[in-house]
Amino acid sequence: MATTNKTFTMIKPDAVRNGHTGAILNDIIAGGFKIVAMKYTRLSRETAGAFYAVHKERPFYGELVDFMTSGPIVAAILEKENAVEEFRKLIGATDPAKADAGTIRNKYAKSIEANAIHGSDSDENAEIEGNFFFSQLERF
Ligand code: RTP
Ligand code: MG
Repeated sequence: MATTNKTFTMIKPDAVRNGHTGAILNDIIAGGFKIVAMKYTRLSRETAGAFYAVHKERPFYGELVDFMTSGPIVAAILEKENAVEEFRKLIGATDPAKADAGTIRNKYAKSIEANAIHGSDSDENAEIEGNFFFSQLERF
């Protein structure tokens, strides 16, 4: 089975606003992930809409775009063996009320929407999402 060793993440506006950026980066590094690329930025409605285009027909799409543009985020490409699956284990379920104890969403998220962090759901999307934010010159 072919597995890539990279995933893409964003620390979402709620977590940045509430001062959890450092603690979340600590958890990511302690979890064995290496940072390949990272930036502090803010999504426009256009970039957030494009990033979440797969959810365009979902009832929460408009609110998701509002939320994701509400403040700065930290975007990063991360490396670890079996990164996509390992990272989704580290962050926990979409709904923090259902996220296992000790996961990032369990510790730092408040609601299903303001859920602190994003993690790619497949190797293919990890590649697409990383390329959306970073050029080759920004990866180390
Ligand atoms: P993510 O993409 O952010 O890592 O989250 P996920 O895979 O666990 O969840 P996904 O189904 O991809 O949904 C993307 C984001 O949309 C928001 N959401 N809101 N109001 C709702 O019912 C609802 N459902 C999803 C969340 O912010 C979720 O992370
Ligand atoms: Mg997702």
